[in-house]
Amino acid sequence: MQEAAKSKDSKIVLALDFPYESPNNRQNVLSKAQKILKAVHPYICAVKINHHLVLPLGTFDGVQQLVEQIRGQGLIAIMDAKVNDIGATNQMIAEYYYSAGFDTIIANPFVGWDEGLKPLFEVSMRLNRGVILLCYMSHKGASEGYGQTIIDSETGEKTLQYVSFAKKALKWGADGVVVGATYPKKIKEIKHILGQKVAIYSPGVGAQGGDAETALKAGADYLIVGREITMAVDPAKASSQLCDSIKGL
Ligand code: 3DU
Repeated sequence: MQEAAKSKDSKIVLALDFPYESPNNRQNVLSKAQKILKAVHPYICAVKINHHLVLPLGTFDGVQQLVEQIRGQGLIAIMDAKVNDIGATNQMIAEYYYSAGFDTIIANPFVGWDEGLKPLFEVSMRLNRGVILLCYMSHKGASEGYGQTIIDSETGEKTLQYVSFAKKALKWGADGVVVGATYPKKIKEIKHILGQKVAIYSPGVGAQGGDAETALKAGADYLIVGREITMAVDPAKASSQLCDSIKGL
């Protein structure tokens, strides 16, 4: 990610998201995605694909074509699978996405380590790919899970769920964490725990009300941006303007 961000001089991760269309129009969705990638690739460093693009396009069909395009443009391909199952299943989910060419996968630490995310980290290490953990999501209801006060199962002490997840990201050797741009104070708090060891990816800029500059100043390393670019009348202009506005931050 560091190399891609440096060579592209951008901290923007494009969330390649589109509104629902009838499955009969899935070729249209693929064409739209290819067109946007062609237009915005000079202004971004990575592309994040979510379930709602995999569903109409298929992993080893349209999505794999997109991943080839993404990697061919010198960008990192992130699969936002929010992996959240038992270890054996998580491992297979990761193996399929890595086989499709993804560089890294997003997982949910709520599932825990033993028989949870451990097999996912193992397969990622073996294949030299990355794992990004959710730490504090960008929506309001995030407080009900990530924001809860908990008793840490290892120390027996009271702490906040997202603080515990940030510490786990360090301990488990994650390559990044997701913290909503809508919560700059939490970005700051989490940055304090992670330092430069684990990168912070912040979604929620624009459509969800988060501010790019505020998130970066609070400590975000990369911004995940979807609708602000994909739904813009001119996606290239929207992404180049955003990229320029955050240069040097
Ligand atoms: O709000 P946007 O259109 O910029 O899209 C944000 C993307 O990031 C979208 O794919 C969403 O599923 C993902 N995401 C969050 O918005 C918040 C999170 O905590 C994690 C992922």
